[in-house]
Amino acid sequence: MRLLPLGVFLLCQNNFFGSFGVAATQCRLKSPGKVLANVPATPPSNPSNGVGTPQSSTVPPSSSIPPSFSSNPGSAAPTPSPAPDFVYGNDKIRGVNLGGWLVLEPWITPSVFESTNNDAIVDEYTLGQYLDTKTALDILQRHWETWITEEDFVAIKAAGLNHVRIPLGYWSVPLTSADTDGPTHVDPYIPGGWPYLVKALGWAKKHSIRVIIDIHGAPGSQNGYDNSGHRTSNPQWADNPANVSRTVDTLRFITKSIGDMVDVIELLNEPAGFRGGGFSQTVRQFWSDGYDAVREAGDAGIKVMIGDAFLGVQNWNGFLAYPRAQGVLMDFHEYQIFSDLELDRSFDEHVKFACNYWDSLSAYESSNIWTIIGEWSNAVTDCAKWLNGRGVGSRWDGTWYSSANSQYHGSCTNFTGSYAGFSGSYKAFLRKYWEVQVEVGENISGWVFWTWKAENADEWSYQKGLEGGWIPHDPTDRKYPGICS
Ligand SMILES: *[C@@H]1O[C@H](CO)[C@@H](O)[C@H](O)[C@H]1NC(C)=O
Ligand SMILES: *[C@@H]1O[C@H](CO)[C@@H](O)[C@H](O)[C@H]1NC(C)=O
Ligand SMILES: CC(=O)N[C@H]1CO[C@H](CO)[C@@H](O)[C@@H]1O
Repeated sequence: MRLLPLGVFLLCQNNFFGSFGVAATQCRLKSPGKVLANVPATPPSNPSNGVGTPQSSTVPPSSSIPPSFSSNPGSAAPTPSPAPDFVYGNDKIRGVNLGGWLVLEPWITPSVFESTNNDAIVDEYTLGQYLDTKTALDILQRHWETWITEEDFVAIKAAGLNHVRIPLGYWSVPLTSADTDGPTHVDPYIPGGWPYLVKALGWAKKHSIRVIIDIHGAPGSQNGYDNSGHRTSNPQWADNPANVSRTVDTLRFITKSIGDMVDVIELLNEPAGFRGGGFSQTVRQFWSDGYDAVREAGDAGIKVMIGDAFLGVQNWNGFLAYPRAQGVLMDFHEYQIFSDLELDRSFDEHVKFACNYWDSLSAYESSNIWTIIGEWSNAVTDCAKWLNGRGVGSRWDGTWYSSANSQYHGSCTNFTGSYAGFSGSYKAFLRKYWEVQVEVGENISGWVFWTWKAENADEWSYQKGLEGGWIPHDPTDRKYPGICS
């Protein structure tokens, strides 16, 4: 998930200290709030990408190609059984992210971080850096074995969902020197997650859940967030062509080795397109090269997902559209909590804001590529412990970086943690907020909630939402039909 969303463009003037000394020069470039509509369009780098070629309606190629489950001798994966028909561009993606599993996030599993007794361990990178390998591997293996199990796939299926999105760090992908001209070491990361992923792909097939594999952490970090594996004010992914080409090699490897077990390969999560220094141009070239790598290495039925890189979907008009490409999806993320401007919204205004961004997403999709909201949540505060990073407080209650001119929005009590403390009116709102975002997602190609589980932040947990009653067991249930009309 993003810790510095579109609102970053506002915030940087209020200080972007701590570990996030980023984007300071971007403040004046983007206006928040209306980013979707206001970001000036960059001309497509490939003029042959025709804008106005609606892939989803008039062009059959992507949806007419059946999903492939061809056997792959290089794969250790169990024999798949075909999922029921799902037609991309026609059927709606209804999914959850398996966040905090193969890429650790302090706020999703604070206990994993607390167990290290070291405050300097703030992400998976520092976990590998500051613990000896055996200790780190023990902690990680226990986590990999327990955080997501087959029971989760059973429960996800029972909740009427049809997709999971699985964030994956490059360090978990066992590239060998036969797979890349570049380095294959992953220091200081601890490798070992791959077999757990492969096992989960078997559960997904068994329980007819489709899988979006998402490179969530790239070499050098594509955004500097802890959820990229490495929290840093100086993410270097785009600075070094070797980092980028290693990421392409990683995609090729994934496609070859497990492509027959996954439905969608998302090339990279949330590259920080708002950074200067050619970052956004690097992202654009990488989407193109990554797409080609997946197409060369795998079956044409595999879908490829790109993201808006925080630039607004309109920035990608005509990009990787048919006929240059086929079977491509756009991933848009939305959280309304990472700036004072957003936190100032009332419950009703949050709902309204969600209704309002549909137009631009829908307009983009209808003349470009299938579009989903691949991350969103029920949170309306940033109160979840360590959501902004281990040891970092919340903007909501003014405990974010002390140097920032924090604005107090309210107490965090009973907005996060266990839903035992949630008031009836808060839970009623959570239902409404869930529903409006589902409605908006279903007016395009679908939605993937962030996240399935969190140790101690029930407003972010689909599982707890089902249990606590604000998320229905049938995602087509509506308490608020026509909520945006
Ligand atoms: C928070 O929830 C707990 C548990 O239900 C309750 O006892 C407490 O009064 C609540 N606090 C506030 C400030 O509402
Ligand atoms: C979905 O689209 C329909 C028209 O196609 C529109 O009436 C409705 O308001 C839209 N819903 C949302 C949530 O945007
Ligand atoms: C993992 C990896 O190879 N990272 C490299 C990314 O780019 C930076 C900047 O050039 C290098 O220092 C890293 O080694």
